Amino acid sequence: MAIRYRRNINCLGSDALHDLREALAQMFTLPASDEHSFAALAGLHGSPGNYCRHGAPGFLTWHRAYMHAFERALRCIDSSITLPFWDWSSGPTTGVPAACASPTYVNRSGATVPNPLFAGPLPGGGFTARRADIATTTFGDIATAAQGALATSLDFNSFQSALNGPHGSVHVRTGGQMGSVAFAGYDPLFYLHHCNVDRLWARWQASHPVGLPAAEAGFLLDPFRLPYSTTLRPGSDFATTDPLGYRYANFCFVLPPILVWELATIDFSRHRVLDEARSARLVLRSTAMPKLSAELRVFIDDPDANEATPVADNPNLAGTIGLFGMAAHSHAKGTPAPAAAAVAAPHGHGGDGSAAAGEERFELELEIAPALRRLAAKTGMAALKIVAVDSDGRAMSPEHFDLQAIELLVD
Ligand SMILES: [Cu+2]
Repeated sequence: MAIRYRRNINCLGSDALHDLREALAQMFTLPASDEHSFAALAGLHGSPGNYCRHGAPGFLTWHRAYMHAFERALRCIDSSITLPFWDWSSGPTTGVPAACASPTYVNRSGATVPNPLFAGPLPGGGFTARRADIATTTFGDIATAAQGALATSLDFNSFQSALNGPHGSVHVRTGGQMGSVAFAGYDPLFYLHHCNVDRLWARWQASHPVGLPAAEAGFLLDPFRLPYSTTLRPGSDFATTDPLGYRYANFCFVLPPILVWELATIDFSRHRVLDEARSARLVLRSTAMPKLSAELRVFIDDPDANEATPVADNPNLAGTIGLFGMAAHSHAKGTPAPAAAAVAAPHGHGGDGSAAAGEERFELELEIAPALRRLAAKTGMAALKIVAVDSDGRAMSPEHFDLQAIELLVD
C-alpha cells in the first residue's frame, strides 16, 4: 500500500488548501443519513452518538479510528487529500492555525465564501464558534506538557494518560463547542487537533516500539466496523499507522517558488529534526512534464554547481530525477545519491478530485535524508540548487520547467 503523508496545516500550499476546503464544504452539504457526511461523523463523538472514549482503554485507539474514518470521507471526495494537523505541541503558539482563523476565504474563482475550517454546521442549525479572544490565546504551556509526555512516558498506559491532560487543555482553551464533549466534533478544528494527538502518539511509538497492552489491543472500537461487516474493529487494528496507509511529516518546509538553477536555503536550526528523521523527501510539484527529456540534479551546499559538476562520488549531490519528455503520463525516476540510499518513489497523479479536465499534476520525489545528514546536520542549514541538463549533458534553461512548489517533508 502506498503511504500517504499527513502534514501540518501551515504547510499546505494554496492548491492543497483549496482541495481540503472544497471537500469539507461538500461534506457539510451531505445529509446525516450518509455515513461520509460531516453531520454523521461529527455526531459520533458526543451528540447524538456518544461513542468517544477519553479514558483507558481506548482514548488513543478510538480517536485514531475516528480520524481515519473522517479522513476516508474527505478522500472519497478528493483522493489527493490527507487530514492535516494543528501543531500546538512543538513550541509556544498563539491562536488557531491561520487557515482556520477567519470566517471567510477567497476561493479558486476569486469569490469570498465561508471558510469551512472556521466553523461547522450544528445539528440544530447555526454554526460552531470559539472563545472570543482565541486570536490572542496562548498554548505554550500545553506544548511544554505534551513534550513532557513524549519525553518521560515509559509505557503505553502512562503515555496515554500523560497526553490526555494537554489534549483536554487544548479543547477547553479553544472554547465554544470545542470545550464540550457533546459538540466538539462539530468544530472542524477538532479533526486537526486530534490529528495532532494521533501524531504525538505515532512519535512516541517511533521511540517506544512496544505493542499495545492486551486491554487496549482487544478493546472494541464501537462504532468502527470492518468494511461490509457487522464486526467491530479492535484496538489492535489501529496499533500503528503504516497498515492504515499513512505517516506524519513532522516537519515540512515549503520553498518559495524557485526556478532550476536558483539557490534556496532551508533552515533546520530551530527544529531538531535531522537526527531522528526516518526520511526527508523533496517533492517537486509541477502541472506539466517538460517537452524535452531532462535530468534534474539536486545539489546541497554547492552554489557553483553546473552541468559540468561531476555526479559520480560527489558528496554534495543529493540525487537526480530523470524526466522523460513528450509523454504526458511518463514516470519520473528519482535516484538518491550515493547509491546506498533508499529508493525514491516518485509518482504523477492527474485527474484527481477537483482538478479541472486537462489540468494534470505531477509530484516528483527524491529521498535526500542521507545527503542532509551528511551536509546539514552540523550547521542546521542547507543551500539547495537544482541543475537541469538535457540528454547530451548540456545545461537547460528554466523555461523548460514548470515547478509550482518545492516541499521538503521530514518524518
Ligand atoms: Cu478530544
